[in-house]
Amino acid sequence: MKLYEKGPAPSAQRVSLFMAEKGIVIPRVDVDIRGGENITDAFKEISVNGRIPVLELDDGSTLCESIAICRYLDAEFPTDHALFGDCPLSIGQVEMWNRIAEFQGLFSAFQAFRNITSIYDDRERCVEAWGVESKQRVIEFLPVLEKRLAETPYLAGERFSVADITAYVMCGFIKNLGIHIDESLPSLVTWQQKLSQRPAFIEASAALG
Ligand SMILES: N[C@@H](CCC(=O)N[C@@H](CS)C(=O)NCC(=O)O)C(=O)O
Repeated sequence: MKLYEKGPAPSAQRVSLFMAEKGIVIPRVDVDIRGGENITDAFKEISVNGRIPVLELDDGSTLCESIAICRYLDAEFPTDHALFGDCPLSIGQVEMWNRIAEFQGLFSAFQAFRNITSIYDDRERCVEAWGVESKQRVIEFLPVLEKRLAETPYLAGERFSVADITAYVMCGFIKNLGIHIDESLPSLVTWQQKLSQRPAFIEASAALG
């Protein structure tokens, strides 16, 4: 099994943090996404969405989409650490908050970054106005996280979950858009600091150098 990735890229970080939390160690292959290695025909053979991360299994089958990879790893390496929830209600809550963090937060942040910077204009049409609107959506989403984290220690409730990983990666990535989480969002600041002190987060961040 090996993971094709680009360490600092947010989608790769989601998988890295998940693996660090679960104590999973597998070989990794660095993919030059800025240079377009992921849009070659060879890479598209292994990645249906043409992006990283991609998990390649020993039988040659592959999985892309970070949450699909995390779900596979969760099933393949079962531990007591249930990052997708451990009872019907918590499974639903984790799924709900992960989707909210991904669709309303991380996806908008990606759209903002890609369309404002035109970083991938060798492979997609970039619309600056859509980037500006997407950035505004991220800004307007942060109070949703703040409200939730004022009520519960973690996004999905009492326990840390994959939804926290998604939201944490988003909160780090939006610095690239000039959005900084400050004392106007006190619960978010506290939660971010708490997560950054988790051994797995320290380990994953040290691996990035
Ligand atoms: N929904 C996908 C998003 C994957 C994605 O956007 N990966 C980015 C890096 S964060 C990428 O490969 N970018 C290169 C490109 O778009 O060509 C996932 O969660 O894995």
